[in-house]
Amino acid sequence: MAGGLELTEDTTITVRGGVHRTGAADGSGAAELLAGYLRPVTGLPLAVTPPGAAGGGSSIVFTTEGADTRLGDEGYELRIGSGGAEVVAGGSAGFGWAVQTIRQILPAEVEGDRVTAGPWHLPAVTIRDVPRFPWRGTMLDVARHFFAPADVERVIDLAALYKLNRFHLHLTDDQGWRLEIRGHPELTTIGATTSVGGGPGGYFTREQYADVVSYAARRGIVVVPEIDMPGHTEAALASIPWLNGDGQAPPVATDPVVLTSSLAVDREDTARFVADVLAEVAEITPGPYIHIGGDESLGTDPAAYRRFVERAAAVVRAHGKRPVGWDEIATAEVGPDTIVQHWIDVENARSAASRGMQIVMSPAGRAYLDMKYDHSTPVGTTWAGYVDTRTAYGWDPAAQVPGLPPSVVVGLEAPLWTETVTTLEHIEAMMLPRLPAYAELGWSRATGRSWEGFRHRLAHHGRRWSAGGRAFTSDPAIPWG
Ligand code: TNX
Repeated sequence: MAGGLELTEDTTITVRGGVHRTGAADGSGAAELLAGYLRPVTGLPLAVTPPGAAGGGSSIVFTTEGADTRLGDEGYELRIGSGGAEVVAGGSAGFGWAVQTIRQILPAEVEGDRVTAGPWHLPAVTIRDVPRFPWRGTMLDVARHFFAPADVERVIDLAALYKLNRFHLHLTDDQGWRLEIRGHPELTTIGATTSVGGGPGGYFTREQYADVVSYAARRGIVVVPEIDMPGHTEAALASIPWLNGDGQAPPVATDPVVLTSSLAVDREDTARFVADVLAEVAEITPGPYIHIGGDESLGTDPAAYRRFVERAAAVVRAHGKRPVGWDEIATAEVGPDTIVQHWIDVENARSAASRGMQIVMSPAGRAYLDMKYDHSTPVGTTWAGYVDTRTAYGWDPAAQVPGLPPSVVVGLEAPLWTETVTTLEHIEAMMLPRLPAYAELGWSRATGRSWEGFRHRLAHHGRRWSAGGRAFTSDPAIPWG
């Protein structure tokens, strides 16, 4: 191939420039991330060196020098020629996304986990890349079925490959409470013992959760933990009898659908419980968001529901975090700094926008990863319709809810609910190939992209997923090569 850069025994990775004016860090995290991706498959030393260190080989340079303000926190420039590669960015997020681009333009074998002969050729390119939306996310429901940290990290790394920057963990629901809370050990000794269908449960210790959070952070991804309240709480109600209005603990739910569970919302000991739990979650969550759920609280009196979510949002705020909730929380005065996640009700989205709240778009009929692609999809549901790759790609987050000022839409998120999803293979088959569709809607302007272009570009990724040992659904609309 003409031009471009060959990775060899002598190639080094160099970090130049200090902490940028934005306060964001230099490229050293990204340099280590890149080396960590490449060393196991190339077998090359790829030393991360300070500028000017000895060595005659070509170099991949990460530098803040020359970064212009329009790159923002997440933008980057990447120039690759036969003499070397240079990444220019204003901070660690931009450097990290450049690493993912480098990963995507290397041969597919880069996704493997053992040494491959190469050649490891980086094509000559000049790229200037800045995302459209600041919130580009996916969600994994670890409550309906539990997934161990290693599986969750595989999913996070997949999200990173497509430059998603938010990973929402749905940690609690009727069928399981999946995060250790020191002040209330029953939540996991009882609430984490099972799952949908009555099989085994599981939960993250605080340490495991912290490790997952830092694994994500190294890839530029903020974990958004969700404690779903006051509905979707049967596992908590089973664990702590006094959270129930009648003081009687039900069993942990194992049916997929529970529509009436509710914390006893107006009681002071319930408020103290919520404050304890949110304090612990805030303590182990470095990211700026805590999601308080708030969806489908059909067993809660509406006025009491509003008082409850207002109070929960205030507790989140008191810990210096921004509250996030499903669109129903817009029926309450949760405060203009709250982020509302639209999934079903356009009136809730409009109401939130009219009171200055920002909105993340997760419309079920477009963005729900638990919807089947078509009748042949082995797992998943259909209540919001089939979502094939074309449907997943064919909408604009800013225009999804007619009448919303586009500026209130901060981005999109694709949730994977796991009532029917029980293995990592299922997760990957539901996410691939749709996840890159959502990633492109989040990153690229609406003008200049098209389904025709997308499906042909996407086709090349099948080999990468296979090389990485990942499952995917071969949607017939994609011309897999
Ligand atoms: C609705 S979406 C729910 C979830 C289910 C999902 C299944 C939302 C906020 N609530 O509890 O898992 O549908 O698709």
